[in-house]
Amino acid sequence: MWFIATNLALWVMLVGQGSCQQNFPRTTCGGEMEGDTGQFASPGFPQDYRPNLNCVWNIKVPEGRVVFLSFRFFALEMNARCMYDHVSVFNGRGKDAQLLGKFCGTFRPGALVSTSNEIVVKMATDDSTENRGFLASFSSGEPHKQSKLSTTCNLVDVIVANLKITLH
Ligand SMILES: [Ca+2]
Repeated sequence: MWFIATNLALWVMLVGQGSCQQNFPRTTCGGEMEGDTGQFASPGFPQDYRPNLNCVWNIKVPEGRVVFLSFRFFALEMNARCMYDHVSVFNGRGKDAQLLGKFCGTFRPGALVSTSNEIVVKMATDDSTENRGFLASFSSGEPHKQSKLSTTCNLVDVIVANLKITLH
């Protein structure tokens, strides 16, 4: 009973944070998620995840948009190199997709942004020591924020180029 009450308290705390217009998050081991917004959690959340998991969530927002992913709650077995339990986020699908981050422990990762309309989240756990897992939400955004960034990069390129000229 104490256990249920604790979980309920945690859940109420999570739902009470910010504008939570979404439905109860999906808590299956991975899956396909498509839409403008959505949320998902580790299997069994807010109860502890299970050992030996290998879950993959494929997230897709409308064509021409980018994915904003944020973790609202994060608690995995801690290890300095995240060797045991970890969550990895990839910039799109496929074997060559860029790794945006690999996370474990209880330090909540910052928001992650893709460069296309797809992002992939993988969770792997080993055979011992579990924790509560994670709750994540995603939304779609305008890719022009990326081009704004590249404008800054171009400006940096110009500055660097000028510096090189000055050096000569
Ligand atoms: Ca573990």
